[in-house]
Amino acid sequence: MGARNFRQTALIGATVAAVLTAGAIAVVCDGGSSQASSAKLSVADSYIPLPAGSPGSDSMAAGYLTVRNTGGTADTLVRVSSPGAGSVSMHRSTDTTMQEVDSLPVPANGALQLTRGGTHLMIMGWQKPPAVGDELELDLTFAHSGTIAVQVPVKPLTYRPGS
Ligand SMILES: [Cu+2]
Repeated sequence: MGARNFRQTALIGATVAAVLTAGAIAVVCDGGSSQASSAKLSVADSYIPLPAGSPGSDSMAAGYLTVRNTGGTADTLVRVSSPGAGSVSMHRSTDTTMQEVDSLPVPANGALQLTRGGTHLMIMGWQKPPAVGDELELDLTFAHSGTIAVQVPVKPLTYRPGS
């Protein structure tokens, strides 16, 4: 009788272990599917280096920032606007010039980085001349995640993020 009870207990234990394993596999599969994990975006390291010279409302200024995506689905930046500027466009730098682009990809589990010498925003038509210490609201609209508004500080021309 002692031996029989032991075998039953062992069988039940094996069944429980099998169910737990199946559950664990299901969770892993969910994490990898595009439906279960949508894009999760946040914006960091945003700044606008103040254009050289005596800036006026007609100044053209570049804007830099990083869009992080901790979700398992890619997203796309499709539009940038600002209540404080007439136009904000997305530019990609090439060796010799820069090109306006309609959209910029935000990879899954990755980041879209707008940095000096690379992809950047071009801000024109300031409502008031920009000055160091000001903040400009940028409204970033994504294909799937809606619009994220960020207050972007105006920095000296030589500013680097983290300095
Ligand atoms: Cu540009």
